[in-house]
Amino acid sequence: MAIIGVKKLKTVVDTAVAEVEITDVHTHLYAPCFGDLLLWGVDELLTYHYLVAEVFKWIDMPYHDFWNMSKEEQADLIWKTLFLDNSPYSEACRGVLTVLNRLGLNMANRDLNACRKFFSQKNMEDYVDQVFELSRVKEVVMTNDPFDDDERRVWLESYKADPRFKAALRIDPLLNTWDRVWMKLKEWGYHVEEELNPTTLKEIRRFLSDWANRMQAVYMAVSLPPTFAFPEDSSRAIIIEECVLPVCRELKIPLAMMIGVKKLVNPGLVLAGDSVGKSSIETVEYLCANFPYNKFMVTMLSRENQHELCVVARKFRNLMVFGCWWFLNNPSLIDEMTRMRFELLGVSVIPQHSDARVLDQLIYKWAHSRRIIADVLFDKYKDLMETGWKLEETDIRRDVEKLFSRNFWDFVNKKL
Ligand code: FIX
Ligand code: ZN
Repeated sequence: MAIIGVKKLKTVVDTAVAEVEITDVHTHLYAPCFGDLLLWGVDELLTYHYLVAEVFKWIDMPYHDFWNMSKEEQADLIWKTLFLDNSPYSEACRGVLTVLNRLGLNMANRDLNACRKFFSQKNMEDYVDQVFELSRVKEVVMTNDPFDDDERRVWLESYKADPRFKAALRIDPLLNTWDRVWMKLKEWGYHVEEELNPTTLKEIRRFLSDWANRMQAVYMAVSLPPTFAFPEDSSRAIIIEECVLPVCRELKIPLAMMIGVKKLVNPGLVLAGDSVGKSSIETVEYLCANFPYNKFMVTMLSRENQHELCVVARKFRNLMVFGCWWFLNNPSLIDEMTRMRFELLGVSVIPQHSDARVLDQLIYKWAHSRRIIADVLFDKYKDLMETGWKLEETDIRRDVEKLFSRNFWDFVNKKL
């Protein structure tokens, strides 16, 4: 292929980023066999917890009155408040409109019921195909929680693999509320006590292996508070060291740590009630340094942690930085973080994940992020060209493929 001239650079970068098929490394989506656990459609889009938080900036009704409304009534209220009474230019509002626009719906009349009619004619399986095609997502990684009764039942009774939906074993209850969940493991046939004695630790390892193998989990994952510390005299630290890390090593899969979430600072908002706190980068350093045969995927929720996370990632080949998580998944911060990462880590990063909770969100979360990442990449390649470096289209397509998919799979399969 020919050397690219600077005049053609933007087109080559934009096309490569637009065309790359994405591996979305963290979502809350479910394969079709999980039925109603997979959320989709305009009322689910409008009642996404990001928009619940935003609508309560304007309404004074008691939280429980909102939660007692039907999904459609909640959506009506959010539509009126955030889209009709105010311009919907927040990222979560704009996202809904991007989805409807890409589906070919004309929103000039702002008619929510016309949207509902459009979705009422869809069936889930066909719509999953359409969304994956529209968003050009190749595959997503789910968040799979064996402590969720509805989800566990599907895994045990009716699971049907779909290659587009990979599994991740989510272990928050085990790590963050051991005192409340050890009885469940006992109920499920694992010989555990609350006391973390050798038998209990062995049985926790068996539990983790059983579920990671059942799910064919591509990684284990946990979300952690800003206060997360390791080493620490806590059940969380003991289970991480004695159970999680050994099983991850044995299965050769990463542990994904999502650090910095302050759960339920406003319980009335339920899922929308979580907040953020600056976390300890020393904890990440310690784990990467002291467990060199474990692989760690890390994303941190606080903007203030981003630069130090990039620096630590430069020090450890067993650390992969991923995503602009949650409150960071906004154009201004995606731009800032992506520039910082490309300047400090080059191509060795997973710049984004969607965290989609509603299937249709794949369309907007990736359309918005592709645009921003392409613009940053263009700037970086242009700077590169100014040094006299010659670029071919194959170079750019190779880099883009790594950023949006291959870096993840190479890290999952990396032998330490
Ligand atoms: O812990 C997580 O996986 C978080 O992403 C979620 O708890 C959060 O509600 C979310 O969906 C953020 O985007
Ligand atoms: Zn998530």
